[in-house]
Amino acid sequence: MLSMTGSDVETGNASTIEWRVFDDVRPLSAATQRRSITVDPARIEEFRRDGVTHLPGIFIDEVDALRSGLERILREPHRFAFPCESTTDTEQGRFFDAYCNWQRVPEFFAHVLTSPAASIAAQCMVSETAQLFHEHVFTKEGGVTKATPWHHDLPYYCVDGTQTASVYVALDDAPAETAVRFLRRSHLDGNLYRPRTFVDGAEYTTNDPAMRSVDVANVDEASVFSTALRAGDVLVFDFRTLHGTTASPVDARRRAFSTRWLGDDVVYVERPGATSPPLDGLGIDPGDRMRSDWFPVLWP
Ligand SMILES: O=C(O)CCC(=O)C(=O)O
Repeated sequence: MLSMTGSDVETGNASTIEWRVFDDVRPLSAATQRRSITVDPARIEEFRRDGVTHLPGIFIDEVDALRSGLERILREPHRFAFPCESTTDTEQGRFFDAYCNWQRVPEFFAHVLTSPAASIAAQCMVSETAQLFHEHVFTKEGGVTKATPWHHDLPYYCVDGTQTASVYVALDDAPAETAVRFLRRSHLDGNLYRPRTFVDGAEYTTNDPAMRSVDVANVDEASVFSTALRAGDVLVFDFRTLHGTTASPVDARRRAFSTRWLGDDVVYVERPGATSPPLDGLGIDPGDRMRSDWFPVLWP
């Protein structure tokens, strides 16, 4: 278990190293080509209507490399950015996540710069462009009984907009009982829900009066999108879509790799509380697009 201090406790982040390796990532995007996939219009329609869609098996060829990349982080988390341990010493198993490591992990670097993830995101967002925000990995080892708390990603982030997508790749088979679940149409309810830590579901302390609490006790099961996943399946979901898991015991390791994409209408915002990733010194003003020398535009 990595030690956490001060404000790190609130975000679940262990002390971290610099997430940027390159001063300017634009030459990398210019020197590489991304494959594209045509997403079935029915899936795009589902994404826009429900805030989530499932693309079975489309990243089966990416799984081995992404697993190898994740293994590097699991072996030596302190050598990577934003490693977070969300199980305590008295709890079973390990629930680990980390983000902003695509520049440090060669397999993630190749996936971001050459896979069809950018094209999938652009199509689902109905956006001319897809700009990479960051990537995020998750591991629940067998034995974990801790739910991923219901949350949505937008209020954790220093961005705002309606054209957003996470392209979440399952790296193991997972039954519906332990796979991530989504509250259909929650991306359109107009609310911002207070971020919560994965350690115990506690809400971040934020004085943003616009944010409310997720009404966990009254989540409408009939509106929950839930499916078993096979390694190589992709879930695409909006940053505003509420998602989480049950606390059913995880029988076998379940890993996932997700890229986070910004579309045409997404701009930088300052939030009253801590953001995750905690990105300081961006040197831009609220309302500006995220800077493309740090966050590459990878589509078209
Ligand atoms: O895989 C999980 O349990 C959580 C995934 C998640 O919260 C995310 O991708 O934003």
